[in-house]
Amino acid sequence: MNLDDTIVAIATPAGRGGIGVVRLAGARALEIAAPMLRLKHGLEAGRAVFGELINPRGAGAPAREKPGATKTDVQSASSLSARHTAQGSSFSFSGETRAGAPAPHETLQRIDEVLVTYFAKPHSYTTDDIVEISAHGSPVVLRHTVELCVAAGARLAEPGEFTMRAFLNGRIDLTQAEAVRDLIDSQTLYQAKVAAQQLEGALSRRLQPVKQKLVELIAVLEAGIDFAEDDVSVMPDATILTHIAAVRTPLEQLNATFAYGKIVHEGLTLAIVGRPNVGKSSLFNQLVERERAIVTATPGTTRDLVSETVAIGGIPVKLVDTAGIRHALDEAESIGIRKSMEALADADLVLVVLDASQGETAEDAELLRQAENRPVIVVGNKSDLGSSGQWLVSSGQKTLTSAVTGEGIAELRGEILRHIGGESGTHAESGFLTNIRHQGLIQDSLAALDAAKNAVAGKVPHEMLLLDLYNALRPLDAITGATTSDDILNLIFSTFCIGK
Ligand SMILES: Nc1nc2c(ncn2[C@@H]2O[C@H](COP(=O)(O)OP(=O)(O)OP(=O)(O)O)[C@@H](O)[C@H]2O)c(=O)[nH]1
Ligand SMILES: [Mg+2]
Repeated sequence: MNLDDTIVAIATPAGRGGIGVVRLAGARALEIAAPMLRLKHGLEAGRAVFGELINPRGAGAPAREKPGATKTDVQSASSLSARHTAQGSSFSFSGETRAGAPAPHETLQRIDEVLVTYFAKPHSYTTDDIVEISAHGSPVVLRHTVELCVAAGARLAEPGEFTMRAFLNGRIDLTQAEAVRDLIDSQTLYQAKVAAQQLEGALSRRLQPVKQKLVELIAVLEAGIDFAEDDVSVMPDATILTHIAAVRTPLEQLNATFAYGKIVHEGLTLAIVGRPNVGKSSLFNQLVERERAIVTATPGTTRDLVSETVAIGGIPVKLVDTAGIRHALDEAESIGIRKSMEALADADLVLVVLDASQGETAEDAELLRQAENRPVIVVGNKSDLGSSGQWLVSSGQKTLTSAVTGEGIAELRGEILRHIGGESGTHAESGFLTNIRHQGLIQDSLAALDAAKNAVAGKVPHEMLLLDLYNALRPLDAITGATTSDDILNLIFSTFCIGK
């Protein structure tokens, strides 16, 4: 992938919309955009300018010029004038408004009215010059604009290439690049907020001091080896172990945030199971807040799995309604029940529904046994019909609901949220692990630190110990961006004053 190319893409989603944006980034962005724009004012960094998108001469549209025609107001790229202002450079490629009505072929040249924003290098998303053309959201116009850019020398951007440039040009680190993707993919506002924190650098900020400590330890040990004859005192083993622990502990804590972070990122699946007719589908409908699943008074109504995703406490929860579990009366029901059992096995959280008015039956007890080792919420539904009180005995949980009156539904949501860990999530704003790639790397780093601890215990030469420490550093680099050996050298020389 060439970083010097000027790249172009439609930045807004496919399809028709009020506005569509074409983004052009690279050293030639201004020069490529100039011939297709006729603007009211000159472009100035960070300002949106109104104007027209036109077919440049010789590109596509009929340029039926009569010999001796007056100069057209489409300026060529070569006449693009740049003037330098106190704020920075400002470019102008608007033709001055001409008196009189435009000739017919000139109106034909106009494609759309546009708003053009120029972001001057290096204060742009990718750090290149960027020109964003906001046209009306017509796929035809947008595609044509891209084609004009390509004809003028731009290259079609690869997926994610703008963000990749931002990373390669050092404007954002890897966690931030990943956060851009997460932000775009988020399904709930809470997910978006978490991604925005990471985009702002929360995870990197949390990792940075840890990495710094590790780099310092490496620097001391390297100095001890490199400058052995210069009386750089060798660090005692106990001190080395303290330093390793100071790196290990925060990494361990960060690692522990993944259990919740994974749920925030991916959401979870909740299966609603129970005997026929206890009101599973009715509860499901209450939770999704619409009549999604069929409800009838006949036991065995639901046959297939019905699923729907809702946000609970900002976490996407995929609710799965299942067939009531009993001895099946026909083949379709028996397949449905098998699917119910699979859904129970696959779910992150199981909602076992009992009929509170009937008390717990032998089938309920059997089902509860099956769900025993799973995170489970037991609900006594039909509380409006009166509760026998018996059903609570073996479950130890007391969520009573009525899918008919709506009683207890809010409490049930609260119970689900508690299981998700939603409460703990509210204060986990200082950057937590949501990404499985990051978690894998943190674990690699922890394993290498353990090896380093063993190396110290085994009185292994520091050259060998350093290998473990570098193995611990590398995965952290892979999360945020590289520590070059220059960084380590700088630390050696700056903090140890070995002025040779
Ligand atoms: N009084 C009362 N009736 C309810 C309640 N919840 C559900 N019902 C009724 O119980 C019957 C069965 O409800 P469903 O939601 O279809 O039960 P289900 O568990 O999905 O049944 P299957 O799909 O057959 O397994 C319907 O007539 C509902 O109106 C409740 O809380 N109170
Ligand atoms: Mg049902």
